[in-house]
Amino acid sequence: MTRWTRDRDVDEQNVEVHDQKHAAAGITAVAVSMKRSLEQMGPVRTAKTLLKLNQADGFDCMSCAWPDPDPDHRHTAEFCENGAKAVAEEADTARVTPEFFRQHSLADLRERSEFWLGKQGRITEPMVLREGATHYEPISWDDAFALVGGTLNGLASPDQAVFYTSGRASNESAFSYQLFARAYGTNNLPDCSNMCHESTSIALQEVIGIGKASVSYQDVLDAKLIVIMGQNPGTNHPRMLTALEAAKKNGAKILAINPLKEAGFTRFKNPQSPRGVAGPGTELADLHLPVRINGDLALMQAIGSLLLEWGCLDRDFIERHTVGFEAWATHVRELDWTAVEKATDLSRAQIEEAAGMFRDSPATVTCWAMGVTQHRNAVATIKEISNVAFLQGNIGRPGAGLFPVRGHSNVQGDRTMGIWERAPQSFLDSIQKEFGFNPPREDGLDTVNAIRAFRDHEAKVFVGLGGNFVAAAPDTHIAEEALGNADLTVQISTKLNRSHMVPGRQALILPTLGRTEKDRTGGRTQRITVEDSVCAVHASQGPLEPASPHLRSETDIVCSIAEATLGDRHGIPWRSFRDDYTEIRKRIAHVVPGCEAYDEKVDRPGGFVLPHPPRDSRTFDTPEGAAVFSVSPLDVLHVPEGRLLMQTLRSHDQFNTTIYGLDDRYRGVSGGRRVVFVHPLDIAELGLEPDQVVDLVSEWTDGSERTAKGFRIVSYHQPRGCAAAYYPETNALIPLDSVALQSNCPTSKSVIIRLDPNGHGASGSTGRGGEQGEDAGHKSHPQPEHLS
Ligand SMILES: Nc1nc2c(c(=O)[nH]1)N[C@H]1C(S)=C(S)[C@@H](COP(=O)(O)OP(=O)(O)OC[C@H]3O[C@@H](n4cnc5c(=O)[nH]c(N)nc54)[C@H](O)[C@@H]3O)O[C@H]1N2
Ligand SMILES: Nc1nc2c(c(=O)[nH]1)N[C@H]1C(S)=C(S)[C@@H](COP(=O)(O)OP(=O)(O)OC[C@H]3O[C@@H](n4cnc5c(=O)[nH]c(N)nc54)[C@H](O)[C@@H]3O)O[C@H]1N2
Ligand SMILES: [Mo]
Repeated sequence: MTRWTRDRDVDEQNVEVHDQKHAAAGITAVAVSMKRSLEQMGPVRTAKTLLKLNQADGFDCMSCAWPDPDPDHRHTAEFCENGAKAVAEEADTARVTPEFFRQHSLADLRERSEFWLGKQGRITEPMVLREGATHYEPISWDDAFALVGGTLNGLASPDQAVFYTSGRASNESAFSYQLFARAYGTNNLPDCSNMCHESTSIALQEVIGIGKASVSYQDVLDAKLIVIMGQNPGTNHPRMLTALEAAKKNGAKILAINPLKEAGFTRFKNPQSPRGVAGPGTELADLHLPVRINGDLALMQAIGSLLLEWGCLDRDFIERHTVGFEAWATHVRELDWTAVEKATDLSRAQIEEAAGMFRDSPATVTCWAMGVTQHRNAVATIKEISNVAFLQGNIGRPGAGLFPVRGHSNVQGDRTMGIWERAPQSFLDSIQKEFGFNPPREDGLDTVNAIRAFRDHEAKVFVGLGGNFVAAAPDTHIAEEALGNADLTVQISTKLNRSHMVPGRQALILPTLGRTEKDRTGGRTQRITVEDSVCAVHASQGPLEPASPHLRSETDIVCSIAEATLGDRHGIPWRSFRDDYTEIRKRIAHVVPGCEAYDEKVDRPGGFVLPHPPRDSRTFDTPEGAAVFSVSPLDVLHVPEGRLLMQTLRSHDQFNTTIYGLDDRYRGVSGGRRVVFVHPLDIAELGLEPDQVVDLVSEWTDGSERTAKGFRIVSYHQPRGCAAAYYPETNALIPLDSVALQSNCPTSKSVIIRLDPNGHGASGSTGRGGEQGEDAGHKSHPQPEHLS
C-alpha cells in the first residue's frame, strides 16, 4: 500500500494568530451557531432541530455526555454553540451519492483531508469496494448483509472478527450489537472508551466498586468547591458553564487545574442571561493552577498530604467506609516536595492555596476528563483523586463526589449495555440465563490490541458501529496499514471519514440514520434511549425526515447483520428486535442491573437514574466491601534536553475527528489546524521563532521516530517545557505501545517531541522501527523516574 502524506491539508491552511480570548460563550457563540446552522441546514431544519434539542420530548444532543437539568428547569434553548454545530453537521443538506463515488476514485479520496471528507455531506446508499476495484460502487442492503454474514461464517475462529463501537450508538443498537458478537462467539468489543475514560473505569472500579460518576446534576449545583482537572468545558462541555455559573451563585468556589488557561475558566458570558449577553459575564475560576503536563498525580498526593497534616479528615467516614488509610498516610507523610515541584512546575505556596480550598469546603465535587486519563500514570492519578475525596468523606452525600465527565453522548450507556471487551462474568451469566447460550468468557481485544491483531494478520474482519477508527487511534500509519490487512472492513456511518479510505481487501460503507432523524423501522415510529455522565437514562426521538430514503437505523443494520450471520442459531428473535425496539428494551430489563421495567421508566419525563451504590448509600462493591485508599509511587516525567512534553487536544471547531471548521476562536487561531503551541521562552531557547514552520518529531524507546510535517509555532503561555497541538493530525506521533498502565489507553496527553526546523519539506512522512536511522543520543521516552 502506498503511504500517503497529508500535505494537501497543509495547502488548505492559511493560519492566522490572534490574541487569546478570555471569555467563553457570549453573543459570538450564538452568532456562530446560528450562522453554521443556517448554512448547513437552512432555516426550517434549524428551527425544527434546535428547539427539540435536549428537551424531554425531543432528542438527545449527540455532542457530549453533559447531563440535562430537571425537565422543569430547562431553557427553550437548552443547547450550546458546539451542540448546534454537531446538529448542523449531521442535519447537513449536502449528499454523498453513488454519483459522487463514480466521480471520485479511492486513490483520489485517500488524498483528501478529514475536513474535506466531512464537508461532502451525508452518505445516501450502501456502497461496496470490491477486491482490486478503484471505486466504491452501490450494493443492495441484502447483498451487503450477505457479504458480512458469509465472510464472518468463513473465518477460522470468531476471535478473528473485531466489533468496534463509537459512543454515539444508542442503548438499543449497542445491546443488540454486543449480543450478536457474543452469540457469534467473541468478546472482541473494543470501543472509543478504550482511548477515552478507560483509565477512569479501571481506577474507580477498583477503589469504589463502580466505574461511573458518583454525582447527580443537583450535586454540582450544591457543591461548595468544584475542581476541574484536565478538562476544557468551554469547548467540550459548554453547557457545564451554565451549571458552574449557577453553583457559583450558590456560593461555590472553582479550582481549575490545567496547563492552559482555557477561556471557560476566566469568564463566562451566559447567552441566556442579560448580563451574559451585554455585561461582563461571570468570573468562573477562583484559582487556576497551571500544572505541568502529567503532574496531577504528584499534585493530588501533595494536596492529600497537606490535608492530612492539617487534620482535615472525616474520621467517621474513613473508619466506617474505607480501608488502607494508614498505609496511604504513611506513604504521603514522607512526601518529597522537591519531586512534587518538579513534577507539577508549581510552588509549594500555590499548592497550599489549592489545598486550602479543599480544607475550607464542606462539599467538593472533583471533575476530570482527558487531561487526566490519557497518561501512562492515569489510573494511579485517578486513584489519588479518589484518596483526596475519601479523606474528607466527599462521596455519597449532597454536593460532593467524583465526576469523570464523559465524552461521547452515549459512551457510558454503551458500556452499561455490555460494549466491553472485558465485561464482568455476572453480565455474561445474565446473557446466558436470558438467551440460553454460553457466551465466551475470556477477555476480548481492546482498541490497541485490536490494531496489533490486524497488524499481525491475526484479525480478519473489522466492523465499526460509528466512529473513525484509524483516525482516532494512535500511530496513524500503523493503524492504517493494520486495517488494510483485513479481509473485510465494514463501517456503519453517517458521513465519510478517513476510515472509509483505508479499506481491507473488500470494504462496505453502510449509511445510517442519525439522532436528528425520524426512525420508522418496521413501519412504526421508534425511539431510542441513552445514558448521560450522571447515569440518567432517557428516550430520544429525532424530528427530521431522513437524509435519504435508503438509510437504515443502526439497530436495523446490526440485527440484519446478526440474522444474515446467525440465522436461527440460539433462537434470538432478531427480526422482532428490529421491528420493535420495545422487544430489545424488554431484554435489557432482564439482563442489565438497574434496568427493571426499563420501557416504563424511560417514559417518565427526564427518564430515570441508574443505581450507583456509593452515591446512593455509601456502599462499596469492592472485594474489601469498602472504599479503598491506594498507594502510588510519586513519579516525575523526565523530558530530555531540547525536547518538549506535548499534549494533543481539541480545537473549538471539531468533534473528535470530525472537523467543523479551521478556527479555534478562544485560543486565537484561525484558518488552519497545523499549529503547535509553545511557551515564548522555550521558542527562544530552542533557537526558533514564533510563526516558523517546523516538523514535529516524536522519539520512542525502541529508537523509532515519527514525524508530523509542517506545523506553525504559536507562542502560547503554559508551563515551561510543555506544548500542545491538535488531534487527530498529531496521532501519527503517538506510538501504539505508549499506553497507560492497566487501562491500555493511548498516552495522547504526554508525547515527547522535538521541533525540527530543517525537516519541513524533506521527503518521508513517517519512520517506524528505526526505519529512518537511530540516533542514540536522542533516545527518549515518557518513562517516569520513580522517586519513592
Ligand atoms: N465540541 C466538542 N465537544 C466534545 C468533543 C469534541 O471533540 N468537540 N469530544 C467529546 C469527547 S469524546 C470527549 S472525551 C470530551 C473531551 O473533553 P476534554 O477532556 O476537555 O478534551 P481535550 O481537548 O482533550 O482537553 C483536555 C484538557 O486537558 C488539559 N490537559 C492536558 N494535559 C493535562 C495534564 O497533564 N493535566 C491537566 N490537569 N490538564 C491537562 C488540556 O489543556 C485541555 O484543557 O469532550 C467531548 N465533547
Ligand atoms: N491524539 C488523540 N487521540 C484521541 C483523543 C485525543 O484526545 N488525542 N481522544 C480519544 C477519544 S476521547 C475518543 S472518544 C476517540 C473518538 O473516536 P471515535 O468515536 O471513533 O471517533 P469520532 O471522530 O467521534 O467518529 C466520527 C465518525 O462517526 C460517524 N458518525 C457520526 N454520527 C454517527 C451516528 O449517529 N451513527 C453512526 N453509526 N456513525 C456516526 C461519522 O461517520 C464520523 O465520521 O478518539 C480518541 N483519540
Ligand atoms: Mo472521548
